[in-house]
Amino acid sequence: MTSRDKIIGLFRTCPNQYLSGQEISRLLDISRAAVWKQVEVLRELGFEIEAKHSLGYRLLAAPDLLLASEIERGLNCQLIGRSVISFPETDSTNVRARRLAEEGAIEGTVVVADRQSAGRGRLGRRWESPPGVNLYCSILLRPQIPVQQAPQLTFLTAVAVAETLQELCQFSAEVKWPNDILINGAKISGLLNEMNAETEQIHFVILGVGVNLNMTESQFPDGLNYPATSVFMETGQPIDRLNFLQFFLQRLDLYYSEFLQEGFTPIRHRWESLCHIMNKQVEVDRGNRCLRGTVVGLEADGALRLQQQDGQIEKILAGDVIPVKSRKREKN
Ligand code: BT5
Repeated sequence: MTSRDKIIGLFRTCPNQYLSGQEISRLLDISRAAVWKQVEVLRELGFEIEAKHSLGYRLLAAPDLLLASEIERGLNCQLIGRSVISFPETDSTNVRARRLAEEGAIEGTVVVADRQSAGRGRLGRRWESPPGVNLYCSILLRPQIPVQQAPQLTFLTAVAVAETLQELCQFSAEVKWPNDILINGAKISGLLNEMNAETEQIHFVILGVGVNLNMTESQFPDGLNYPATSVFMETGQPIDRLNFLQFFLQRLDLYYSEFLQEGFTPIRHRWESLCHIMNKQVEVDRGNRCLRGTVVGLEADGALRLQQQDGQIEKILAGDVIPVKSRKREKN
């Protein structure tokens, strides 16, 4: 934790109170000049800090920033968030988390950035990551599960994001196979889970989560493959990013410990109940041939189960899934 984070921590533990420069310098074991410098940095970041000659400093208002100390405070998790690292800007939180994992970071480490200069989607695609509005985070896990079960964690993450959107914003969130969360048919969140493993052993998994929270329409580039949205665009109201992140991490923590104890079945049921194409007729474009059938659930390896007219179940590992009724093309 940086001195800056610690100063915010002190303000938070003494709300509405003045803290003298001398007191802060003593508690943090830094010079008074360093305290003053950090207060100036905090002001530049948008913190309103009053300074009174005889009394010291007092926090009046804090900006909507995702700082590690703010995230950790009040986070009620067993495992996730045991270590939180935040950056004003980074290339990609997944890349950062991967580097930290390789250096031995503990399971549950959360990496958050206010902006990503090279936010990543799947297959080399880009994830738009403007500053100050959204959530970009990556969570490091070290599950002792068979390698082929790792995709289950994508569905677990999707359920945690969708339920957070439902509970905090009263949305009817929809999970879209394999890695999207939609509101009213538009993409509000994308997941990029990456794994480092040998044949039989997972070293670590990075759960990459992007959620559009306060992004406005003009911040989306032209030419997205399909409609996109944000909480703000749906409700007209800004949402508190810190509160959203903490709620999400707590839900993820709960489901991850349940998953380790009880396996995939409870998550699979939740995911299926959030999937709007369950029991619906779809077409799957597999490049060389088109399959038609009814979506009947998920396989343990994350494949979509498609029941064909003759009753046979086909496992869909990749492909465009198009609901037959609307015949609207959706990407996966
Ligand atoms: C995804 O890929 O949906 C995975 C996105 C994961 C982003 C998180 S943010 C934190 C962590 N760090 C990272 O670097 N990544 C993860 P995919 O299914 O391939 O979708 C990418 C496509 O979504 C792009 O090609 C665009 O068409 C569209 N897109 C890009 N930015 C978007 C946004 N902010 N909202 C909605 N759609 C977007």
